Amino acid sequence: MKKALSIAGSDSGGGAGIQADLKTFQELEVFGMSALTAVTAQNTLGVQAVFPMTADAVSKQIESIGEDMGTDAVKTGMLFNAEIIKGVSEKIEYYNWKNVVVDPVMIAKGGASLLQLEAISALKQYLLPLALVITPNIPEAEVLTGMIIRSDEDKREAAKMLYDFGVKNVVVKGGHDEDRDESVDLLYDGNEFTNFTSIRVQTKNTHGTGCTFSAAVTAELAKGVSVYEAVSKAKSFIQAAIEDQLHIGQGHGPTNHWAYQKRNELKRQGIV
Ligand code: PXL
Repeated sequence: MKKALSIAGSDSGGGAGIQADLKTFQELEVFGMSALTAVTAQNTLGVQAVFPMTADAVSKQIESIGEDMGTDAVKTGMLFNAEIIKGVSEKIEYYNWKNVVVDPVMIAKGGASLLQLEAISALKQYLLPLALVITPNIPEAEVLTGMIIRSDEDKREAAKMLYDFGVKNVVVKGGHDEDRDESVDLLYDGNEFTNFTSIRVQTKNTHGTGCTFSAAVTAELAKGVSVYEAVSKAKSFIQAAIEDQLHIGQGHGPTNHWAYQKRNELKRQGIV
């Protein structure tokens, strides 16, 4: 049984954060573990409150896993502040974990801050050099690079800059490129650029897409596949989860974490 650890915040609404990560790990048949960085009071309408954990509480959770169970891959989501980032980076280094996916979560859909501004330099200094994969959306890539990203050329330049921060593989996600009828995720491995393209789904039910995508990459890396294969499968997983809508809540609803497996089962039965 392969194992994956999510170091992230709790979304009481169940669509993003730790909840999305554990559901995704389960669907991809990887044993999921978690270290909570913060508890958010949240629903599909927005974030009502954020209660961060102490950096020590986060480190202790990681230590509990590192000292006994170990993990085949780890992802970070909402980290909230510089102290937590430093503690998490130290533990990842100490346990010598290599399959590290960093989802540089900054702002929730409604605009609530999930990462303090002054923590961005800590992210670059301590965590990015340990990352096998980073999965920013366009606004996050803009903050990390200081660039404005409009064209495909800008995306490639941003990916190169992020690579130069010490990240081994960069995925700049295209979900926020809303004037395009495709969603193009760009992978850069320091050598080659690859586009993963899917049809854009017109929907407001996209809460937790970033968490779900990076969790799927993490689960696949835990199984030992290449970064290219992990990203490719994660793209299919999130596309299914967005297309097969659940319609939960009055605002930005969660994606459907069952959809990918359901599709595969229908394919096995020869129905689709
Ligand atoms: O999708 C980013 C994200 C990550 N982690 C937590 C969140 C959110 C978005 O709302 O609540 C805990």
